[in-house]
Amino acid sequence: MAEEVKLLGMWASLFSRRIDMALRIKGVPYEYLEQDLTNKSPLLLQMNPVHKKVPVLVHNGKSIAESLVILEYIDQTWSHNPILPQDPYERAMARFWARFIDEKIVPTGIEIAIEKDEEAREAAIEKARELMKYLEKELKGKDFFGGKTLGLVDIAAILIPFWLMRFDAIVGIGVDILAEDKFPEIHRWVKRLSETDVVKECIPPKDEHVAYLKALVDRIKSAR
Ligand SMILES: N[C@@H](CCC(=O)N[C@@H](CS)C(=O)NCC(=O)O)C(=O)O
Repeated sequence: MAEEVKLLGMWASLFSRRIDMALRIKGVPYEYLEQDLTNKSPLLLQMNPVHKKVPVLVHNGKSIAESLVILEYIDQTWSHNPILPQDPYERAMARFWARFIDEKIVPTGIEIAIEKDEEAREAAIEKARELMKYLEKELKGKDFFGGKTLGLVDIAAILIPFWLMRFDAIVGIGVDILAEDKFPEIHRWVKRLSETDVVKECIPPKDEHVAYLKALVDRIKSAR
């Protein structure tokens, strides 16, 4: 029986793009179902009743939510072209850094984007820089976080170049979080990542993406 793989996503959501990337790395054919997050579909609410967010992967009728959980599911279900290391310690470390991105960097990035108080925002920018130092160290001597090829951490970390480093344009007040001279390894990694086919195929076009995120940030700020 043919496998049925569907991805519920939204074009500007980098969490959704993580899943596109993993499915393409594996060469798994899938149907992409674009979601309107301002008017959530009955299908999204049915497939992700707890969080009501994208991405959701539906595999042969069964749904899986939360991008890091989905990435692990994909890696176990289609084991060729692995995105997680085989060694148990390396695997644990990959999970550790992927969670570090979601649990530390993402909330700090949101704080920078929506904080209205200048001092509090400066403090959040400084916090982001401190957090990024850990990743700078992690990349030393490596092509990718995953070694020679893209892995779980690289896929999770697409939020750094295609969100955090775009804050200058998104927040609109000159927020240069990651200067190249301070984070040379990260800049080297961003360049390599941006030249990788699967990334080029999946990342939303810059101008439309920045405009979308800017409008979202403005909406959130004016509602606060
Ligand atoms: N932790 C979730 C985050 C997903 C997420 O925040 N999705 C956003 C789009 S980028 C969403 O669906 N937002 C809709 C909402 O919050 O109502 C994951 O890793 O999948």
